[in-house]
Amino acid sequence: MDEHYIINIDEEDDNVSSRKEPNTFDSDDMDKELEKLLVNQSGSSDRFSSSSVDSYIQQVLKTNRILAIGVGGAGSNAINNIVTRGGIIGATTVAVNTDARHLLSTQADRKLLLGRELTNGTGAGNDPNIGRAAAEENEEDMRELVRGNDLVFVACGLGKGTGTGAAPYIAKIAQDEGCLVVSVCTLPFASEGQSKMDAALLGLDELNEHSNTIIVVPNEKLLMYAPDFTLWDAFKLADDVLINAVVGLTELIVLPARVNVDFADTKKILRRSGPAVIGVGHGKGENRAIQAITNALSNPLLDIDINSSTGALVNIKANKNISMTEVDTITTMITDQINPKAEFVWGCNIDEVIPDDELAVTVVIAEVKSSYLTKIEDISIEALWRD
Ligand SMILES: Nc1nc2c(ncn2[C@@H]2O[C@H](COP(=O)(O)OP(=O)(O)OP(=O)(O)O)[C@@H](O)[C@H]2O)c(=O)[nH]1
Ligand SMILES: [Mg+2]
Repeated sequence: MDEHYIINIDEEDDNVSSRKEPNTFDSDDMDKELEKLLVNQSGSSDRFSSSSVDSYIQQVLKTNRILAIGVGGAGSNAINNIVTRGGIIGATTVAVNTDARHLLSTQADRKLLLGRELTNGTGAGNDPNIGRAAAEENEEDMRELVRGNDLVFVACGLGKGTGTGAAPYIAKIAQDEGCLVVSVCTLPFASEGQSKMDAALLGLDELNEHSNTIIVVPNEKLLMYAPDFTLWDAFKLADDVLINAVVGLTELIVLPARVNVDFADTKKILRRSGPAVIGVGHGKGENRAIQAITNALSNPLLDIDINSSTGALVNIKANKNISMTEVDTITTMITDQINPKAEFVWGCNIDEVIPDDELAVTVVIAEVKSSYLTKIEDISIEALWRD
């Protein structure tokens, strides 16, 4: 793989408060960048030389900025898990919380204590109104943090104060700033009580309103899937959904590909509002293609029906021995299941690091049907937790 295509956002001196990055989609900013670049290039011997063009492409790619923000305790734990597993190439991790102690123990590239005046770092005490007011207190900081990013992930656990109150407000700020927003949230366990579920559903409705795409992981499903797991392991399973979504999508955008899915393709699919599903699957051996796509499409934690989907995107990662038949197997398995008129985009990364007999796919299916995101008044708790 060509190293120089990988976007490294971890620059040491990249100070949030002083950062002013051009917005990829703002043509004025881009024109200024291009002018600057061309002036620089014209001073050199040949502005069409490979090295000049490569450095120009690097500049353009660097402007695809991706932020993964964890809000509240659960959101920050998920970000922490991403960071302790080595982070994500091409995305900056952020943790925001009203709970100072928890924030201190969280690892993220960037952090923000929300609502210091209001709560003095003591958390939102289960009250979404406090969570929201805390986010309002730091609205300008949040704006500065998200500004200039193209894609913002907002991750939280719904049901208590900070995630439920602040995450929708942060998603709204990110959309106001022109970012594409993908939210990933959990719904509480039944044992946490009806009032937490009520609060979570109100938060979900609001979060959905301010997200281009939303992925819902009901914690109760973790119990059905893994009844003997410790609470910690069950939470980790839910966190895996978030991690796969963030890592899978980021890779789609930033890694170089033989058949390229670029950010414009991804944006086209994700811009559709409503629930989406993101699956990641691996396959090994003779039937690696079928195995990988089957795994990607079957996540027991996501309660969805993909027949109605109006857009799907799949990225295949394999060694260069991948055959046309394998590509066809993967793409057909998706197109057979979604709406025949759906927009479908596929791409392929040739990755020499992947062993000869293995293959991986990431699939994004937009506008699926989810029992959590019909009209909230119509949802009963039984309907939410059915198999
Ligand atoms: N998947 C997952 N879910 C979690 C985790 N921690 C908590 N939850 C769930 O997320 C919900 C919200 O919990 P927190 O994120 O701790 O709450 P908060 O947003 O920090 O709110 P306050 O503490 O009231 O400020 C809980 O009701 C649980 O259902 C976690 O580590 N992983
Ligand atoms: Mg908390």
